[in-house]
Amino acid sequence: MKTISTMKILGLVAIGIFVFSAFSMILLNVTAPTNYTGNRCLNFDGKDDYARLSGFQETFRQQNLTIEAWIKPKYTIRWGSDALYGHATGIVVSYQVYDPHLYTGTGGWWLGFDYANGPLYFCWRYQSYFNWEYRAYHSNRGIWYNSSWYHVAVTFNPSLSSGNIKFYVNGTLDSQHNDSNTIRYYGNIPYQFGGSPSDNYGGLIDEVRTWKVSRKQSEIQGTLPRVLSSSECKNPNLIGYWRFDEGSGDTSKDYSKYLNDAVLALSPANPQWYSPGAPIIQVQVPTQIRFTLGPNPAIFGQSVTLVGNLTTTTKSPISGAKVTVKSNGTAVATLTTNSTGWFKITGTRWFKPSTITAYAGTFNITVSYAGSMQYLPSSYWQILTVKKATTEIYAKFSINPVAPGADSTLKGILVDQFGKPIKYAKVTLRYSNDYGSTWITIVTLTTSSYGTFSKTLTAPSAGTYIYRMKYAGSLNYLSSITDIPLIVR
Ligand SMILES: [Ca+2]
Ligand SMILES: [Ca+2]
Repeated sequence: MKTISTMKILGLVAIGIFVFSAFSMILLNVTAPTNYTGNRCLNFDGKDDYARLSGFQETFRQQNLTIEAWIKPKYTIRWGSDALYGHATGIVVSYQVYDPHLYTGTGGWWLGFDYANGPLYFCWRYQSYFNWEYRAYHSNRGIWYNSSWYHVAVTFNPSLSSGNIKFYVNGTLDSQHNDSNTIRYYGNIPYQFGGSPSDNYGGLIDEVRTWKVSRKQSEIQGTLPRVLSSSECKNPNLIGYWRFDEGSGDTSKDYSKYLNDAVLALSPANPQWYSPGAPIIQVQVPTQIRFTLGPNPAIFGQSVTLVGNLTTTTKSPISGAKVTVKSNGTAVATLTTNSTGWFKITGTRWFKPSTITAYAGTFNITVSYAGSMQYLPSSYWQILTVKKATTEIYAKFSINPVAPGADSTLKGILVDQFGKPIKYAKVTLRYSNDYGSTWITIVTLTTSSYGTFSKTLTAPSAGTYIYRMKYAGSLNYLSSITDIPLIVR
């Protein structure tokens, strides 16, 4: 019995170690320095700095909320840190209006730190006899080192039977509280970052998200180590999302569909841009390129069209993106995708890199997209085969039959299979008086810029002669031979 019991204990210890290891790995992933390029945040001085949305947004008048932010305090927050900050509280995000002299003029909620005691706290004005009264709940965690970033989240839902308020730190449930008092909203309420005109938070703030739903822990954990994707930004429950990545200027984009950009306060109350931001990664959506080549195989001289599109792997088009066309490893074109993600190039010559001599041959056509902050790179390739064009010589004598000793002019033209003249090509002229058993070379002619050639000959003695014109071909053209008879009598 003793042995079994010991084994049980050992087993539990082993499970404990496994759970602890898995948990450490999650934490490691959260805090790993995986900052994406261009990630910035705002640095609040803790004295008077703040930013706010311009105007007053009804969107935030919700009873069901999740507020998330990454924070890194200026001084370590713990019991007694109010002495360092010079005041008792530091509000990170708020949607409240407070006037202690106007009892009915207060409403909203705020999320901040209790500098005097250390915890994070969430407060809201509720319907009470004295309307300035508020409900306040604190996190269990009471120390926040100024050397660390923390992801903090609070969910609020007064309609639940219990657990109306939940605090999460780095995705772990810190504490939960029961309070079904709803939030009182009154008057024109500003949405603010950093507190104002008092209770200013000191330190870095990044990646603030406000949702009009109480997010589940798994949802908070899932999106905590990264920015939201473009499709996640379209979620109507996401009512505000600020990345603070601008790095200059006095506004910061709201990535939610509500487009309430944050406006930095004027100097000296302006927070400073700071780099790097919270230790999170960029979400890049996987992309795919597909294209067709036609005709393929093509014949030299034919127009070849490459047409394709760039989309996400879930087929959403990516417009205004640059794609590079390479042929046998050499860039031959840069195309921009249109509003539906399509790109196209057409013509007889675009596929031949300058490093290659012939148009006929095989070409490895690759279209690649380098990717962006939002999208992962992708590429696609196909082999284009271009065959040599066939050729034809058309010719005739000006006088045929011709009298012995009289002149007759041989006039001809060299064309490709599409009837297009081939200029500056060599055409060798021979004749035979024994029906092709032996040939005697007369001259090698060069076609004109119109593909034509001519030669005036003095007719030999009576008989039938075969005149042969031969084009030897080239890198792009096949050879051809044309024979025509000349009757001399
Ligand atoms: Ca950021
Ligand atoms: Ca200041």
